[in-house]
Amino acid sequence: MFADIITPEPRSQCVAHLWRFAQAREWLLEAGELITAKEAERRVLILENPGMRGESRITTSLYAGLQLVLPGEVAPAHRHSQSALRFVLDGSGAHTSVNGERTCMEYGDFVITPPWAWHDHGNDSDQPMIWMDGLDIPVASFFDASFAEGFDADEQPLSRETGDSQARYGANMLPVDYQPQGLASPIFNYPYARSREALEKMKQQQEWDPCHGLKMRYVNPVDGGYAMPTIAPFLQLLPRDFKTVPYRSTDATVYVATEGSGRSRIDGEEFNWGPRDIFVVPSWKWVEHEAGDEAVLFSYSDRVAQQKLGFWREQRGGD
Ligand code: 1HN
Repeated sequence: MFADIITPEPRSQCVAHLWRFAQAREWLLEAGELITAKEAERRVLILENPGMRGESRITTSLYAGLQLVLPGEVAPAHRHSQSALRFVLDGSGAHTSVNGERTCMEYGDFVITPPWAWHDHGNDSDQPMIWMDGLDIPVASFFDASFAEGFDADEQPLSRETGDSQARYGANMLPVDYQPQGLASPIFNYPYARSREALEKMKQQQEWDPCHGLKMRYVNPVDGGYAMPTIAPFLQLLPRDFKTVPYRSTDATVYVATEGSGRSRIDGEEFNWGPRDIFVVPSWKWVEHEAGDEAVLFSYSDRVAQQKLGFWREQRGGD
């Protein structure tokens, strides 16, 4: 029947859900005793949406996982068509190398692996490091456009100084004759310290969006668009006791509580969150957030892809 294939509004298998970081961390550390990062290629616990068992997706279009790299380990170099983001949740000082440049990672850093970029991870620190991986795997599968290959060494050779891309593209300037190399931002680490400082300064203005508090998107400095071609990343601040007005949009969104605590009512169900907890809001379900302590939320969705393709919609205010 027509209404089954062209529904009057979104009908998703994706359901609202919350994953407690502390529990996931325990399981990850246990996995760390069973298999090395190299044996696993990537040692990750997939955050699978309970409405889509066995499909390795957190939303219909996006993948999420938690990756552990132990001190001394290397996750070997490879590349694939899928874009990846990392959002650092635990540990300090492990690194990732992307296209010949290494970056060190700290709590809350948002790191990009563009499509088809060589990448490997390593941990020279003395603590386990855990980050969230966000990838557009279901998008690549939908288009039957997945390619992948391994590198012939564990680590790719480094050809640029650490910090080179930050200086070159992340200082409100661009090289005078710069030609974009692809669709992703040429900056590949957006350090939390800088993003957080921006929110801290802006909050003094006391200008709050009723649905979002203070919400910023991570941009590609070359064109002002989103930092990634298929995944839209955001960072937002909710002041203490702030309660957002109901909001819904067609981009199912993965949230990570970065600081503070609060609760979110999603499609009528309440979820309490604290630092590092991860939760997902499905497409077109009403959401309201309420901060307890001042809270910072990182989030990502497929909004950038939906906007380019003409699908994206939002509704504010619960009416
Ligand atoms: C991948 O390449 C990474 O590079 C993490 O760290 C998770 C999940 C599925 C396929 C490739 C990474 C992944 C992945």
